[in-house]
Amino acid sequence: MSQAKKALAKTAAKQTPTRGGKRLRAAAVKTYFNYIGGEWVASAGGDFFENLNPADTRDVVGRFALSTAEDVTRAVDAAKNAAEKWRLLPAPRRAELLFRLGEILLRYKERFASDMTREMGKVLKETGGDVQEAIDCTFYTAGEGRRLHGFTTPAEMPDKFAMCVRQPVGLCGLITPWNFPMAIPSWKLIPALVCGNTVVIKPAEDTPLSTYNLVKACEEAGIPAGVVNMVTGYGDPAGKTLTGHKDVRLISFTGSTATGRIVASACAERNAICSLEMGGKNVIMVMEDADLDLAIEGTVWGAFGTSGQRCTASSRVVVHKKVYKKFVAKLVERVQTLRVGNGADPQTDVGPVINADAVSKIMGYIEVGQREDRARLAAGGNRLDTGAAHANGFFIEPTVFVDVAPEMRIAQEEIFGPVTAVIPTNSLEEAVEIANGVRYGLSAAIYTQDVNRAFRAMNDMYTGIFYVNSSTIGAEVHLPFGGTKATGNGHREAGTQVLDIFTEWKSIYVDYSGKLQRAQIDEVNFE
Ligand code: UN1
Repeated sequence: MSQAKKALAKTAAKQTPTRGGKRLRAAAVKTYFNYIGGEWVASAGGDFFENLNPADTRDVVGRFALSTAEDVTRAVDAAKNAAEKWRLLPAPRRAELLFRLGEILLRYKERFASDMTREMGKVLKETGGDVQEAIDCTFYTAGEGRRLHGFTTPAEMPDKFAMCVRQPVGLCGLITPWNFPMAIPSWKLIPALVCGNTVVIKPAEDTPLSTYNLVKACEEAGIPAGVVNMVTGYGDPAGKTLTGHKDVRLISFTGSTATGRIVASACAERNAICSLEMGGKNVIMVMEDADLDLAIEGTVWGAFGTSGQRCTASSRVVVHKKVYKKFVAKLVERVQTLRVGNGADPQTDVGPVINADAVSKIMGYIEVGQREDRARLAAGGNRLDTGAAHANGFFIEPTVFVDVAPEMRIAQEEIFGPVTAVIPTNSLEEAVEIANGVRYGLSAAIYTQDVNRAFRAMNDMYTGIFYVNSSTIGAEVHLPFGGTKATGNGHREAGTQVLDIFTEWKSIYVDYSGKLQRAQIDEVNFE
């Protein structure tokens, strides 16, 4: 949890929390424990932290175990104890449990979505999508239980057989973010399990309830004790202990580029496998022949969905000068109709941002954008913190900067909030150059009716994901997800490609000639 959210939590704890004007008794706040070796247990120190609703911080979503290094070590031990039995359970049997998990998630979808809106802020339609993504991932990836394909290949010597099989990597530590608090944990958890690994998961401190719901569902599905373990708490000490633990073979991390670098260094120290999914500065290119209304809808959805807090968010829009004026006018008009408020209210388009730190960071970028005279603030720009709907939450107006120069900070750095930068361009070639001219390479999109332009951009954009006539967000679970450059470290989640994270290849040679055959040395002739 951020320092600011912690401070707020303390204040909230001192005052009796209220919701809807009614006083809540402290007893009404539910307490949640760690899940270690199939038991729900308090942290070693017996401490808790509070999970607050970002739309109304007077609402305490729950008290969660504040894990220490000792808790993490216990969880790792539990995962270690379960590892051998789980590895040896045939993959189709492991998958049966996961299919059962998918059914349970489906059954509780509505409740899980509403819990998620309460702890994370995004609107109910989007949290429903988040839970659905976990369901899709579960059913799709569980199918791997009857595939997990390896291959056979000819050997260079006679009477010799060669094949390659996947083996689980072992014990996996999963460190997950708050913006997709059930979908992203599922991207890691489900493939780890179907491949035969046991796990310890450490969810973001801002949104532990959604991971609790996922792990509770694993318990209900009958996944054996010790196979899935959860510790809640902060990066330091919980995430740090997990990352540095000698028995953890792999760390899969999604979060900021700065933290990812720390995780990668810690893994490098002990030769652990490390898969990273980090920042983005994604772009929509709007060509002169684009369907402008469609491009506007895609921009609004991509830039302000999840309040811009997606690593795939459309935080830059590069627009051809021939349609630039019209695009900007329409975009600003549309953005001004967006309603900012509590995500639980069906009238809301844009929910709060996650916490007070996020408010400071995003407002800081808005200031930076305004200070530089190369760009103009065309919509939004303010924090909303007055009136009953906004006074107790972390709300920021959807914000559009126009006439932005590509090298400006607001066009280069990840803001992770409801802010987008519109940049004019003279041609597709220039648009692609601008689009590629950032340190990240996650997602990009082009709006055009011209197939040649679409293919040119598809070919020339150096990103992990590309869309034609669709926004930069909305990846589906059966295609690989990830990015180039500072976005990642070469791995892909989702699709079948995720199996390359959670398994290691074993090349097997069977020599049935009954004699010593030396590869690369002995000659093999026709006679
Ligand atoms: C993220 O941006 O942090 O592609 C994950 C999407 C979602 C996942 C986003 N399916 O927008």
